[in-house]
Amino acid sequence: MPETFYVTTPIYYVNDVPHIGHAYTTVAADVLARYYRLAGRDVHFLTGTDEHGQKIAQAAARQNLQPIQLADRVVEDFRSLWQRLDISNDDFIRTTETRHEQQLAAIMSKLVEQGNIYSGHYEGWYSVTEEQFVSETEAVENDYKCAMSGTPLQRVKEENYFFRLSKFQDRLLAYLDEHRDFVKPAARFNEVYSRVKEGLRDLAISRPSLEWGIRMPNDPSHTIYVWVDALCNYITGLNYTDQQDAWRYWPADVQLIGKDILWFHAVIWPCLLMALDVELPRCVFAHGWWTHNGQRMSKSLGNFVDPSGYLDRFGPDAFRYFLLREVPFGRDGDFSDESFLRRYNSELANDLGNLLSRTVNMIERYCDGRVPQPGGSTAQEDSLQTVGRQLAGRVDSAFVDCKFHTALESILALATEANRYIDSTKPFALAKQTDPASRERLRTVLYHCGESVRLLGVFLTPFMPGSMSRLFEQLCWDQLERMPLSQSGQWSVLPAGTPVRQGPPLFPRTDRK
Ligand code: ME8
Repeated sequence: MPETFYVTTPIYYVNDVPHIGHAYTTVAADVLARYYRLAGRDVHFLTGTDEHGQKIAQAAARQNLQPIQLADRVVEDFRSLWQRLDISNDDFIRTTETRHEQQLAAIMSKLVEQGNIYSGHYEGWYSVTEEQFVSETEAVENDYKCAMSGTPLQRVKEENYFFRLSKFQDRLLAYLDEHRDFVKPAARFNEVYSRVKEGLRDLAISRPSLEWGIRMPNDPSHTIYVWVDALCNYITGLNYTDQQDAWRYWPADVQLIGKDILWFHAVIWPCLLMALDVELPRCVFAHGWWTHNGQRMSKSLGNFVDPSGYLDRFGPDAFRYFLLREVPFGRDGDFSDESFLRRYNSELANDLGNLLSRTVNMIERYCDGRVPQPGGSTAQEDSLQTVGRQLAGRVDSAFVDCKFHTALESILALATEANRYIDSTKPFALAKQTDPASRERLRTVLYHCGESVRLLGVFLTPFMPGSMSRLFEQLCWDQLERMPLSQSGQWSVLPAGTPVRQGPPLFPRTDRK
């Protein structure tokens, strides 16, 4: 049985259309899923939508819709964006689906029976935009506005059911002590650790005044707090209650989230799992936030980057590439048209696209359109081969830490090296010579170009699947799906004699803004 790999994204609120932040996490999860599929693992990739709660109810009311009508509409925007972005999720969960609702009720009943839930009273502040209870201190600090969105906090005075979060504080701390990789990057781990050390307070996990949600099984006059509802998708999506087939994917290998929802995923979620006696995920990775032209994106400024324009113009791959190349995963970054176009032209159109077209073109012209048999190597080939041979290891260790940016850097280094190799070996000059030594040298050089292009295609496939399959069409190499990465990611795999076929440029250069 192959080793499993389970990756999740947050499930997204359906109060509004998807934007770059949603695309970012989902593309990153997709790249992981595709990479580990290539590596031969039994992958499960789950994404979905978070459809209950006050925020959705209010958004629906503003549009004179029932919440489910709004959800049914917006969920299609998410699905179609994922399709356009070439996202290969294995499942898509909506919290309004019966499979989720039934299992969530069972989960809550279990917590109630265990005595981990009790009835209490909450009086304080609530942020509807973040669906979060806010402490008095934090409310005062932010002038009674939500720290994230700036919208006014709501005063809440209600009877709630509480989850005994505080009971799990010591267990969570002990767990964190032993599992430093549970939260990544390390700076986020430290943040979580010190906040847990400060103390955990029990968490209100039901809302008595809210219609739009799943009912508490012990008291149908309450709906389950939307964050508890949402977090459980990661296990209800695997049929937690029957623990058959899909349950083999648990524990998740990586749960990708944005830094703003770290507390829920690195504190509340593990404590819920501990209460349920379920193993914790191996890693919660919090990525940073994008700004747009140096400005924070917000609804009021109306400056969210909408992926559609880029997808219309460039297709999915350039956008996918840019998101993971521009900023180390985990750090904040800025999106601008200029930086997008700069990377597109210099790295995709020039370094990569030109390398492919030069290579295919020269093999067509000088070697009858077939990858030649290489002769003996020189120091020039040795240094190119060294870069090629090191690639598999470098990319693999980058993936273990979600260092997409480092992986891409190593991959692009091979393209740079191959371009330099062409410049220094001058195959176009060799082709003018007719002596046997020059002919053999030409064959060696063009084989090395072809093999570099193939290897680039292999490791770029998770990032840019569509373009790389077009690259393989030009190279007439169709073994990717048939070989494990441990084989396809090695040097000297391209068989001599393989035909090549020039195609349209992978990434046409663009000067237009
Ligand atoms: O939080 N840059 O959903 P959501 C990068 N339903 N990422 C950004 C971003 C930005 N400018 N703006 C938002 C929820 N995000 C809950 C999750 S999971 C059990 C429930 C990211 O639709 C943000 O960090 O508000 C978060 O990870 C994701 O978008 C979903 O946001």
